[in-house]
Amino acid sequence: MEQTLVLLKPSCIERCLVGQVITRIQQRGIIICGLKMMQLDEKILREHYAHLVDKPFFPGLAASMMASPVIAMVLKGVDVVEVFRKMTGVTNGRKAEPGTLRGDFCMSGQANIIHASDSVENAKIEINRFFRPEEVFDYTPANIAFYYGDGEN
Ligand code: FUP
Repeated sequence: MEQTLVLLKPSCIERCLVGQVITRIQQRGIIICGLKMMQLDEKILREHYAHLVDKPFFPGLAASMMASPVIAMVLKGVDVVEVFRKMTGVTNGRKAEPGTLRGDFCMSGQANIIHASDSVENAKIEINRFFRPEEVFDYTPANIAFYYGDGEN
């Protein structure tokens, strides 16, 4: 099954939305197979946001991502990268559809509570960036037959 990398940003931690976001992940039937709290630094953020390093908002973005620890997660499911990006909603919370995490829980384009990998290729790179192999528990829930129909997974 596919895996994706998720970060619950300082805006999620500080606003005490962690439980609600994790509930939505589990309600959907997405499997959590790695989870830890970590303090990000400039080095990892320059890698993670390499496509944004030259933007004028990068220093503010980096500061916002270091304002508190984050919670990093590896999520697993069939087509989970695409499914979870849809659940996340567009970057700017004010434009994100109601029903998405950003559309339901934030009003900002920067303090937008969550990061989710945008492609299968980037998910692999990002999981390796934030997790050591032994920190990812690629288990199958005992009741997997109730998550997916025959042949679906
Ligand atoms: P996303 O994949 O939706 O997280 O969006 P991007 O990779 O384009 O942007 C990563 C982060 O940069 C956003 F979550 C917030 C920040 N950002 C800004 O602060 N201002 C902008 O104009 C665009 C992005």
